[in-house]
Amino acid sequence: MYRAARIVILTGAGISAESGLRTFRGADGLWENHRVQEVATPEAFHQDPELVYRFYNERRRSLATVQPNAAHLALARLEHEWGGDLLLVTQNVDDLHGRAGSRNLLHMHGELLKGRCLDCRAVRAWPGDMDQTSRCLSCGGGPMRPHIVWFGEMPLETTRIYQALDRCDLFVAIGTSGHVYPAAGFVEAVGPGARTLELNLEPSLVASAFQRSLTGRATDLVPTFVNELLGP
Ligand code: BJW
Ligand code: ZN
Repeated sequence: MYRAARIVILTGAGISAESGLRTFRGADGLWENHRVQEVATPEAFHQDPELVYRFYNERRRSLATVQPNAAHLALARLEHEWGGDLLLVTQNVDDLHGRAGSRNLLHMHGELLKGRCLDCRAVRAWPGDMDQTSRCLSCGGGPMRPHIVWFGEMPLETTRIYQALDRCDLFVAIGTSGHVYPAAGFVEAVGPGARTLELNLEPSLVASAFQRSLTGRATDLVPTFVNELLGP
């Protein structure tokens, strides 16, 4: 179906939904009980750090109860068996792509299992709870915050991502609603001649910018797409 040497894949919360992690928007979403501004902005952290620490502590703990699904596993297999370049960019802060075996992976919105020092900005693994007493081991005392990109903050690794988009032959977006920029604009940043494909339970807000948009569950669509790409 596709002949592509360089592939960029963008994933969102929809790829982890069938593992049991809630998406952000819509009924039953993570933000159903929280206003976004209460938990996912630097201002919220400044005003009510306890609430924000608690929100992320709960989500960090929930990672121990979930496993990668068939879609995460298929993307890891694609990376290992694909002859060309493959860059996986995830907006997700869970660790399911890594646990599935993906290695050429960028977490553009940060990672739940990491913390960042507010003084020296060092980023460290942080598997347990975090609160106002949590301290940095790199500079010996700075306060820690979740290593999460909140609204109004700069996403991570954008230079590398835009370079890969410019050079890619195929861009695929999986399970992301197209609400949040800059990720929602990646489809417009691909180089000339690149093919674009969206895989989602329902068309995203930016579906019309893709050459193809397939609707269905990630655990069905992604393994089928990978099988077609890798061939018999
Ligand atoms: C399934 C499925 C199944 C379900 N199978 N699919 C006005 C215009 C344009 C931009 C702005 C604006 N005003 C402000 C901005 C910028 C702002 C922004 O985009 N705001 C919008 C709300 C308008 N963006 C920022 O502030 C970003 N920074 C920035 O822009 O810096 C400047 C800059 C300039 C130029 C270049 C680079 C930078 C930072 C954004 C940070 C986002 N952070 C969050 C929270 C992280 C913390 C946390 O986890 O709590 O990241 S927001 C939240 O949304 C989270 C996600 O990564 C992100 C995207 O959500 P996602 O993944 O799409 O999930 P959902 O729930 O929305 O959708 C799920 C999808 O799955 C749905 O489509 C379902 O159909 C599908 N699905 N089950 C397949 N089984
Ligand atoms: Zn520090």
